[in-house]
Amino acid sequence: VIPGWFSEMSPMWPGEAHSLKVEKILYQEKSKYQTVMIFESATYGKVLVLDGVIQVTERDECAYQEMITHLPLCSIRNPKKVLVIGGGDGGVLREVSRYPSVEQVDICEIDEMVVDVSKHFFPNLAIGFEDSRVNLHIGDGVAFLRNVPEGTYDAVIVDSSDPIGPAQELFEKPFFESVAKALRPGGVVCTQAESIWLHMHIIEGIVSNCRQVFKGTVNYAWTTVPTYPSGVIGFMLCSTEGPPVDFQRPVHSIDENDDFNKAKGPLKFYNSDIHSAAFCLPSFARRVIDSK
Ligand code: AAT
Repeated sequence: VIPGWFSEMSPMWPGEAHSLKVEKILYQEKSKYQTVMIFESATYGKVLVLDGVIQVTERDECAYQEMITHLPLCSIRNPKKVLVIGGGDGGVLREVSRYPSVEQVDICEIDEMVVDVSKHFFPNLAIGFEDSRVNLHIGDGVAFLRNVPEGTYDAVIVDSSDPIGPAQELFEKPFFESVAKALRPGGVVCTQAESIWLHMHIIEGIVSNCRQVFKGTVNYAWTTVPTYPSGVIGFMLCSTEGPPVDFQRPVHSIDENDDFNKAKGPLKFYNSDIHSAAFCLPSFARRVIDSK
């Protein structure tokens, strides 16, 4: 451990630890579920850390929040009802609310402290809560989904932390089954699905569960996020039986459409080319994912 630096250590990435130089620790508390820490970094702006793991930095949050939102929502026509699980910082909400077709956005975040500190320290993320279509529920996403009537949502976005801690069940088969039930026919889900460099065994499990549960399309995509372990993170995209979804060919071109950008300014990361490219996998990953 280097004094004055934050090092991200976890049994989920043994033998390596990405480090950021700390200018100032701004917040440190224990919530009911996890430790919450915020610091000002030398080069990535403010950083939100839960149980020692980086969730968001101001500098590279666009890569993650834009991809986890627009990969699913640009793959279907006119999404109306969207559910976000996790994502208590509000960044995914900010992106969802770019869609003029969206009528209702429900969010279920387990930890109220994440929402509160984001409103205070990350106004550019928490701006997502300032949309009258958003309904905030504080609670466990697993329990929330059990009570959702069948076929409610066009899209579900699972912006969850890693499977050690409160997010563990969000990576298990019963959870995917309740997501599938909550979606309309031809509805889509996008879940945070870890790193091809570090977690092929976890990804293998997610893919094989999803192929059993989702009878439409099942695809893995990935992007670069410099402050996430190994610098990349992936997404599991699935659709339910019904009107077919081709994730690799977006039906909305958000980068060229002013309607999407009016209130919130242009996208920083996502565009239609990167959408399609995100599904191209290195050979070692493709072999494993295709075999499931
Ligand atoms: N957009 C920020 C990126 C995240 S945040 C993940 C959020 O999921 C956290 O706010 C956490 O409190 C919430 N969460 C965890 N478990 C549950 C649950 N069971 N129900 C609802 N919300 C939950 C993800 C960063 C990924 C990091 C990769 N190393």
